[in-house]
Amino acid sequence: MLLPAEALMEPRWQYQFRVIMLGDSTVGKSSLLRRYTEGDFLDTVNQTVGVDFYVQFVELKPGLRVKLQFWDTAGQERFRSVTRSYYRNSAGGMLLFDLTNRASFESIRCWHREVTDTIQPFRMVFLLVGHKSDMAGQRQVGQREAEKLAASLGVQYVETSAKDASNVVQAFQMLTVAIYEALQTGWLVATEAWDGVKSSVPLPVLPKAQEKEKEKQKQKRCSC
Ligand SMILES: Nc1nc2c(ncn2[C@@H]2O[C@H](COP(=O)(O)OP(=O)(O)OP(=O)(O)O)[C@@H](O)[C@H]2O)c(=O)[nH]1
Ligand SMILES: [Mg+2]
Repeated sequence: MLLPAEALMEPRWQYQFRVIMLGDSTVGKSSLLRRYTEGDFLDTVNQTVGVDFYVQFVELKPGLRVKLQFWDTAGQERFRSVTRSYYRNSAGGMLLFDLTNRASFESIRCWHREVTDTIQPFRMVFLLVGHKSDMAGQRQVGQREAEKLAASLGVQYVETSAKDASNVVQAFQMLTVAIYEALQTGWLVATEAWDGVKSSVPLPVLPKAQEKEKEKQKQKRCSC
């Protein structure tokens, strides 16, 4: 049966945000995205090779529809040169660690620094995610210390499980709202030369103070 043309068209959106999934291999990036976009969970998942792509639409408030484009990156080091090329055009970053794997928690600062250094003078809104919260008995990272790390990076923190679906929608909602607010305040600035954010509505005008801050960021360089 032929579908009406309208059914084949994607929903209208006011904003498009690109979001990148980051964190060590096997922390659960693909599973979290799969739970969010397809509503299911697999015990056995192929490790991501390079980068996979997903899309989801969310309604932030009545009439404000956002298209989320996800880059699901491979955590394995051997793909780093490929995944690094996706950092710059991402507005949001989900920084994942596995609550049952201490080493993946200890990698978070390095992930954060590598991304922020690579995208200078651009910026990214991050969310720190402690994943696999269903495995409470095997936990190696406490909620308090994860919250402390998040505070020191200036980001929000949430604990999720793709297995029991706990906080999955909330996590993506938190990041989407944070990107939207960063645009409203001018902390993130959408330009033609950057694909992190696209808009079909006028974006806030860049205040002078933000232009100065952008210049300052350009001059600063971190060494990882
Ligand atoms: N118990 C539990 N297991 C999970 C959860 N999320 C993912 N897993 C399991 O963890 C393993 C790795 O998950 P992936 O989603 O492939 O991890 P990844 O971060 O995408 O790994 P790379 O693609 O190599 O970077 C799989 O066996 C999943 O079934 C969760 O919330 N709870
Ligand atoms: Mg994966």
